[in-house]
Amino acid sequence: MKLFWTPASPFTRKVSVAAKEIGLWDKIEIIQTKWPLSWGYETVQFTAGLAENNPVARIPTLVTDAGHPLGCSTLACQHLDRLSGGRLSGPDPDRMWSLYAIADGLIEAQILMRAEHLRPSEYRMESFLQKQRDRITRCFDAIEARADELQTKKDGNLPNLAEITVGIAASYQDWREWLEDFRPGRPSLSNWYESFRMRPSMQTSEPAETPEA
Ligand SMILES: N[C@@H](CCC(=O)N[C@@H](CS)C(=O)NCC(=O)O)C(=O)O
Repeated sequence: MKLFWTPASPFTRKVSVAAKEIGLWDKIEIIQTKWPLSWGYETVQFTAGLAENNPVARIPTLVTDAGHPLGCSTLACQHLDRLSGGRLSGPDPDRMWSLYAIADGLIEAQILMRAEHLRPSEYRMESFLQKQRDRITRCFDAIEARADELQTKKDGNLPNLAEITVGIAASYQDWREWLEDFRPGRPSLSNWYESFRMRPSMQTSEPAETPEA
């Protein structure tokens, strides 16, 4: 497998954490992508091979051993889940995917905000940013209400893809200074996250800025 990757991308981190959890990280050839900061509002020079494999030209793009490029984190995670014999989706997949979708939509809002912050400030739209903040608030509130589904802590069982995605969303919220602390009013999520973030798969995939060239 080959993965077009950067440590700044929470979508890409889902694939990294899932692969580390099932012991397949070493089987993936990592292709570090470079992104000029103007990626948020214009077509940029893509890392060699990215657009050729995935004309959408986004990361993650996971190229399977059979040569199929999966240009979406959910599809890449489903591929890893199949390789793991379904261990990443767990015993109640519909319930898991329903929580996953909330955390995934939350990450999408975070990345829309990131792109908006990269635009020249005179083009930045406060109402658009607020719309994403409102979505993020609703999603974290919904996750808090379902915190009994966050079972996996710093060691023990394999986490499912919903737990992985919630953990990454929380971590991204901490990383970007223009995102608010998700903890106030959400004690169950906060307690779970303090333990989950200590997993080796999370500790060895901490976000870092993407090279621009
Ligand atoms: N729904 C996609 C979203 C992927 C995505 O938006 N990736 C961002 C990085 S976090 C990207 O490649 N952005 C570049 C662009 O939009 O030009 C997924 O789950 O993989």
